[in-house]
Amino acid sequence: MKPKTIIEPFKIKSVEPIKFTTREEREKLLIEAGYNPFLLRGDDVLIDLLTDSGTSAMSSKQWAGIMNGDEAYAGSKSYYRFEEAVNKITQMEHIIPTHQGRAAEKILFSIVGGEGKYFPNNTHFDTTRANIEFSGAVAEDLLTEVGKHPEERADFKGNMDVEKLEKFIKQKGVENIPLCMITVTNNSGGGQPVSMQNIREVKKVCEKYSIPLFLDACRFAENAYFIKLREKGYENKSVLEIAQEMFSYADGATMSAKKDALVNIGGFLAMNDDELAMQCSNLLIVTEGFPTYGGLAGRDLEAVAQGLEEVVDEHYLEYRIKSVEYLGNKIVDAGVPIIEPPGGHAIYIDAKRFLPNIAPDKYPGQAIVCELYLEGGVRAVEIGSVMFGKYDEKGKLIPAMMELVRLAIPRRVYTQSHIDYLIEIIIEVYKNRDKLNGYEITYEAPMLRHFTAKFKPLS
Ligand code: P71
Repeated sequence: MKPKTIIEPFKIKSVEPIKFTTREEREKLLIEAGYNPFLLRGDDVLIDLLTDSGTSAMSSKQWAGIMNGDEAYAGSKSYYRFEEAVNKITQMEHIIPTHQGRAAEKILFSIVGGEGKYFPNNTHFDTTRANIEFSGAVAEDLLTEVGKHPEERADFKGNMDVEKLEKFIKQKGVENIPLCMITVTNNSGGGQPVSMQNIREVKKVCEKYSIPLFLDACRFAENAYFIKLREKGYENKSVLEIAQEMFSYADGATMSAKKDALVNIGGFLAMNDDELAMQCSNLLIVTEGFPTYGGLAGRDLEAVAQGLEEVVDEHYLEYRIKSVEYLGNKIVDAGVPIIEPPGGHAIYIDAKRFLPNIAPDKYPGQAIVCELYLEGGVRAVEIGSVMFGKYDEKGKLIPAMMELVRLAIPRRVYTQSHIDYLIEIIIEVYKNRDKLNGYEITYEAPMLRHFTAKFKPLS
């Protein structure tokens, strides 16, 4: 018999206490933070779901790797271990370490970007978009239609619309599209996976026009596991084989190792093109460091290498994907509206349906985020009009497309009982939703306002 209970596939060797606070204390702390959980001290948070990036718990073998790190400036042994581990998965010619994902993006788009250039993606993550736009180029999202409907269930809502891609290439001109990207899983669209068939079809179009295909690979293992679960023909393949096939269609990749390499810092750029790799390495030397450490310490490279071996373990991925799904399904059963189906690294609450009486200009997502903290010391992030809202010439808010609250689950950090606690808190907030009020912004920075904005509750 296969037991129904999925257990954490690890024992705990080192623990970090979490701090309990009372509701009265949290009310005071939230006022001091201007009702913006970004401005809380991490220590005042009981369950921190701000991000799954850089928040993983490392294994004993990763910590052992930290002690084994070779800090030679050039040609460090740890670099070669790192290169081998990345190569095993990506099978790419050139592996360039960077200190995190956006550093890889910055280098890549400084070289291939610029005025008049266009970069299609299923959905660009914020930092990718920012690096493309900073270079003067245009970032275009070509997500499949079903991916834009939170309440619709489909297996691969992260897919790119292949027809739109071909149209886009014809419209903008092949010579103006230095590369095409696919983000696996699609973070901005709810952590939804991309199918192998879609990657293959995108590759076919790219090949027809000789456009290189790059993967934004930070959650490649979660994507590969979804393919194993959901796509015909992959049920008996290993996650490593599936990942290798995903990368086999790509000419290059950027990766933030802070996600699926299970580390607290790190990233890389990988590619097959010799000339482009040479240019990237040269820029790396100016901005990050020598090509055998790229802004990291030797010990960090060891931890990435070990993490990449551990992340394709199917017991780990089963626990990972099932615990996010468990959280999603339990709150859906209680009526809480989320992006369906649950994603790989996070649950996205649909604040528009959760609080239909609070208009986007009164920030319903922020209301939920604040109440989650007050009710249970849980920190989540608004991904809606606080993050993406813009103003028209008259100063009126142009709301974001969706009003979401992201609950991102750090890897290997929380157990089933933490998740059960979380479910209880979310359902309690949902039951009391009629008592929630909207918010107004009392301070905002001219750019990326969500990080530092201050709010006032409306009564
Ligand atoms: C996430 C993050 C981390 C983050 C970044 C910026 C603002 C808030 C939080 C980072 C990603 C990502 C994808 C698909 C590239 C990066 C950048 N995500 N691509 O979701 O999800 O990586 O942070 O290592 O520079 O919380 P980097």
